[in-house]
Amino acid sequence: MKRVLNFIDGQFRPPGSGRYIPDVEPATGQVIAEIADSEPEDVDAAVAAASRAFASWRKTPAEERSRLLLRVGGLIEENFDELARLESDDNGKPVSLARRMDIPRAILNFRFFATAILHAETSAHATDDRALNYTLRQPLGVAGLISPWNLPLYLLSWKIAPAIAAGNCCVAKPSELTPLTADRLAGLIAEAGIPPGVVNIVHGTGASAGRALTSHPNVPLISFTGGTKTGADVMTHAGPLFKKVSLELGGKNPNVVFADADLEQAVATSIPSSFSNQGEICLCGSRLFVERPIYDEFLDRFLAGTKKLAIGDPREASTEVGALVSEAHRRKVEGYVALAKEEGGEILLGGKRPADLPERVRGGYFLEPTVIAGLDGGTRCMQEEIFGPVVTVTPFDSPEEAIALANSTRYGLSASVWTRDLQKAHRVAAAIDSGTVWVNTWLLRDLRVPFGGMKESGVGREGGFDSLAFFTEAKNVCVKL
Ligand code: TXE
Repeated sequence: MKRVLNFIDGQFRPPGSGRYIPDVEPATGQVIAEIADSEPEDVDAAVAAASRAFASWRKTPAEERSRLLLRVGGLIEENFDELARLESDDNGKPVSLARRMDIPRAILNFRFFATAILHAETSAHATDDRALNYTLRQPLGVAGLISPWNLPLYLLSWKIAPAIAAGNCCVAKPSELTPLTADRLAGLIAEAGIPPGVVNIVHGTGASAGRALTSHPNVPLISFTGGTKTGADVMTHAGPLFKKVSLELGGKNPNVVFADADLEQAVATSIPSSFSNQGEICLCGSRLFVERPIYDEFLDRFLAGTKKLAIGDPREASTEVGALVSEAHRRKVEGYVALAKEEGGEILLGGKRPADLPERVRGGYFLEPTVIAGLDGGTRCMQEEIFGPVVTVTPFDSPEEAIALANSTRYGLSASVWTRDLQKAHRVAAAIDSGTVWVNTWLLRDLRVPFGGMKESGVGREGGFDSLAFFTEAKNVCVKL
């Protein structure tokens, strides 16, 4: 049985408690590994190693930090097949998705920030002939990085790369549900020659290892991606210690299709934006709003395309919908499908566990892609993040109504707007309360742009120079002339 140990000070180490948590393969329900069930002592050791390494890492020239990060990116690429398979086995996602999205993006994250630090500029301000001001951007020390189970390596690398590129050291706490690619990354980081202690990875539960990190006095910064409720707990522990915190939380993202949209494009993209990664992407468009004149036509095409999605063994290249990450999560999502019926919704498609699954995955946590109509905007199913292969579909009659519907939840992460009328697109995009608005596309990502959510979808922005700004402190130096 594979044992996932902590990676502290360049060494793989067992948890002080000697206790381990089972790691279950979502597609089969079988235990495939056991991971360190770390406690505060393990986090203390990791923070101490990071603090020791910081003294020299902060002085390492940007050129050298860049070379090392590029080496990590190269090693991820050299181990592409193994990492894609590990990610798929651990999360339940189709291996084709891990190969198309997760692993390429992890490579890109390291490469992007490796080069960004070579081009980052800081400002200077001359105060008439009296003074010269210049801004220093300096690393903070030990960054606490907490990542979720839906895009494990993609989101872990999105935090580690800018944190260490900016000169910090880090202690990362991946989700206990999907530790395997983080474990493999630790080995690649050592192989790349990143000095011991710069990157430390501690495995375990949120309540134990996670909280130990968010409340650690020598961790001045926390970057967290996960659920909104947990985000509040992170703030509760980080607040009294005045930590710098970035939260990327849940979403309930509107996908607004106007009658003048390119219908074929809107349907072709709305199927993956609804069900990719089993709907377990915070950016998925889980609330479809379709202008009434094309509502029936859109729905016919959307349902026909969704019906064709291949649900099956995530290891098969042809599989498009894999297993949900855990039995508990599938129960949570099924609970919402049942609730939808109570709230007056009509299940147009799916809602059940698929029957004829291949032998190997009969015990997996699968759920059919599900489309629900007829729900009122105020229902729980239209308000709460379900985070599964479940979307609602609702007609609207005007741009003003679409905007009001889009903005009618406590979330504000992302949105998609489909229309050929670009004046309307600009107007609607400006009016929707979310951190990202895609027009006639979805999940098209330029890593230089600010990324994050409003309202209960998060605090702060990462991405591009926003990440480098988050992972540094700005200092004004004012020199009298
Ligand atoms: O997130 P959690 P989970 C949403 C989605 C999902 C819900 C819960 O709705 O159903 O969050 O998912 C660690 N202090 N998203 O359980 O619990 C935990 O160990 C410190 C959206 O994955 O928030 C894991 O490493 N850390 C999200 C990480 O936090 C704590 C993607 C996330 O776990 C902790 C995933 C605590 N008190 C889920 N409790 C997105 N925005 O992409 C847990 N953790």
